[in-house]
Amino acid sequence: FDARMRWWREARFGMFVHWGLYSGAAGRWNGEPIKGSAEWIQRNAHVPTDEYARQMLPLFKPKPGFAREWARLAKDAGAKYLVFTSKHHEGFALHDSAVTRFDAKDAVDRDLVREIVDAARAEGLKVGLYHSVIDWHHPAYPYRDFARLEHPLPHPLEKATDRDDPGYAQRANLKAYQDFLQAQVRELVEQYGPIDVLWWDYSNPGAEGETWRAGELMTMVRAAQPGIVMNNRLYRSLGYDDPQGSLRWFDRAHGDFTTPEQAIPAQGMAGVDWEACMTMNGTWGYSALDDQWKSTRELVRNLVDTASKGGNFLLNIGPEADGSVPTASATRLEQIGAWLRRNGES
Ligand code: JFZ
Repeated sequence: FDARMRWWREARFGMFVHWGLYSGAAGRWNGEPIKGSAEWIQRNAHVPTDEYARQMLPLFKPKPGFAREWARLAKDAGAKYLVFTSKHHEGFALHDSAVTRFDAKDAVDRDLVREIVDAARAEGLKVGLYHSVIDWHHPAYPYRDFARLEHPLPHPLEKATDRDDPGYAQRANLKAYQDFLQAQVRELVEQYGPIDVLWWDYSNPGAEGETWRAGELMTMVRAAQPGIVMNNRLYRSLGYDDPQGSLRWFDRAHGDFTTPEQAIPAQGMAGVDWEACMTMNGTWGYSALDDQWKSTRELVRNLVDTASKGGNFLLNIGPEADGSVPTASATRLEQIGAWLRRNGES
């Protein structure tokens, strides 16, 4: 355990990337601004799954060389690793997946996981995959009625789409979905060389751990990638509004590190490995509408605060649908890198 955590414990700073079909929506649906984090737009705007794919696929046009830009940006910022969304809750896979046609290979005839992993390695960065166990697209996914999964309490937006979909109950099939999830993750850990981090997302009461056959997933991943480190979100997600809350669900059997979100625990987290993930504005996925940028000064403070308390800082960018990084994000990363160099930390 200590051996595989070694690089991670020394790294201190990573770059997170949320990028998928939602990036093309940029925070609007049919012209209307949609409240909430932009990568959740399918849910937040109540868009039926097929309609979402129909509107979003044509907007997703990765430009050549985008991955090299990300990797250079991370490297110059002083980040030691890059974690990106191989698949977010929308279900669109960035790799060439044999178990779905809702993937980059079928959409744009490219293997974007290959491109990103290769680019990160070329810059000497460690590389990690964020993989969502929630999948709003897969026909067998049994929790499309999301009140039962992502939000254990009745959610204010819980109304339409899948509840009104008469075929839903017939298609929902937990076993079929688990098999799909296992097969898709297996592709990712067996076909792309060394993967350094698996960043699972996410579980809640009623659908955690063995709902996803988590033990089997982790064993399979570990067999393919003996040195990989994994977070504990297959079991509980946590630490969102209460960073210390994640500790209640944390032990080594359930993951190597825990992930307070959008917050730095005031006292750190004694005795456990933790990584605070944070956005530069208010959204993970790209939104053209969100200009609530934190200053470079605040971001540097957050990095230093986290590192001084023994954690890692995973700072997010949300590129546009062509892969280009918003200027506001790129500038902040460059300034963080300059600060680290000035202070002899990079
Ligand atoms: C999750 C995702 O839903 C989100 O889109 C983003 O990827 C973030 C890094 O991770 O966010 C969560 C996960 C769990 C809770 C809230 C947000 N939770 O348990 O309340």
